[in-house]
Amino acid sequence: MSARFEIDDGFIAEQNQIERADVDEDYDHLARKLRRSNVDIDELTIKAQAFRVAVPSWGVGTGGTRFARFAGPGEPRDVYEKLEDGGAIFRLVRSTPAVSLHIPWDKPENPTELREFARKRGLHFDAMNSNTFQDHPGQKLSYKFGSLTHPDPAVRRQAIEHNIECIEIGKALGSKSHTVWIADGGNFPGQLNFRRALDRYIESMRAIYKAIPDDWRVFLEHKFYEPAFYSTVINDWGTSYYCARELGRRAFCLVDLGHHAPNVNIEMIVARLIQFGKLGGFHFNDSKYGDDDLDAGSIKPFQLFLIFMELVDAEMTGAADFNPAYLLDQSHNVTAPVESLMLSAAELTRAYVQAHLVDRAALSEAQERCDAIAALSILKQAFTTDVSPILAVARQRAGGAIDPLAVYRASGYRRRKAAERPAATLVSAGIV
Ligand code: LRH
Ligand code: MN
Repeated sequence: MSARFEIDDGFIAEQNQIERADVDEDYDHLARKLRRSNVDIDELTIKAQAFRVAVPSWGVGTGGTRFARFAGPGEPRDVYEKLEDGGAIFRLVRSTPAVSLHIPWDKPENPTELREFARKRGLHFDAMNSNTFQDHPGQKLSYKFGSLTHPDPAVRRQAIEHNIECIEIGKALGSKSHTVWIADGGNFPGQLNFRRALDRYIESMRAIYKAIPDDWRVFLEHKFYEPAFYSTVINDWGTSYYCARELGRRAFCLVDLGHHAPNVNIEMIVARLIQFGKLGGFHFNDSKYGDDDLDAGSIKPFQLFLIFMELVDAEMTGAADFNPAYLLDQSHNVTAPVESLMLSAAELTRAYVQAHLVDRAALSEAQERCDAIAALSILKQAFTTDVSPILAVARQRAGGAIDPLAVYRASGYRRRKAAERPAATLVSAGIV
């Protein structure tokens, strides 16, 4: 098998030379500005270097909608090629060392070999994801009318077995968590008994929870609609929270930003789940209307900042059971997936660093004296501070690219992959 092309560190360092003088000048300028408010820029850069977000295996290939999917050149055709692209992203931005797999889309024939393939590229495996929202080849019973909450106990059993299989694969890959999102719900009034369906969900999840190793966590992912268009069993954070509490101390709630009705105050949901000690993690993305799975920070960057305000507050105040898993969950229909994932990882790091810029003592004082405009101005001060030099220097100090997009395009990575990966003939619609 011919060698697989990789972007090498030497090329990245060479390209960084082009940008170095400008970024150092900008960094020094920002350093002086921040010093005026007693902020040490290098402390922030160290925080930026430490920020981590996982990449979804299902996000490195071109996504689609129910109408169409327009595959790009050099699409990854299997989990190995998805990891290759994950490796390229990590090499350039240095904040994405973990990849989250989706089963059966990424079911490995040889987990040990896959784990070694990942390790060679600086990667490890984040949360596993089960899939009982599609029927898979060789599957006996259909999930058309549900999975963990299906009226037929045999279908529920099949779905439970699938989740347990995901956990077994995850154990072989070194993963430490499992995410359960189910599409279960109804399209018409009367189709489901709401209370019976939820009871069945909890009963099924108890069986899955038993299979979770002691040092693992299970994440419950809520979603207000789609593919069910009238009722969804795990539709909101309240239902998810109730179920996580019912299951036990290793069950937590996962917040996918696109899984909320327009204008829902997601940062407040985050604050609640932090306060209740049940915030397990995130699927970061952005949306204008529904579960659009657009690039994080591309539509509502201020909301993303406000969410990180709550996360950094929890970090700084030592909130109990606070160890959220960060993952990007996006569908790249019109952009190059690697480019979108790199820039989205950078946007999360930006929001994280800006949230550290907030003068929390002054904010708290303004809140206590009911000075709304002062409080908002303190947030806007941080949100409007351009921390790009910090993000660039953090990447460069970690061996990554000052300008990941420019280096990725200059490397010819996609063109080389197009040569290595003759296009798969079948182009399916939808995100898979
Ligand atoms: C459901 C979801 C879930 C994944 C799927 C790919 O909308 O967000 O997290 O399993 O997308
Ligand atoms: Mn998701």
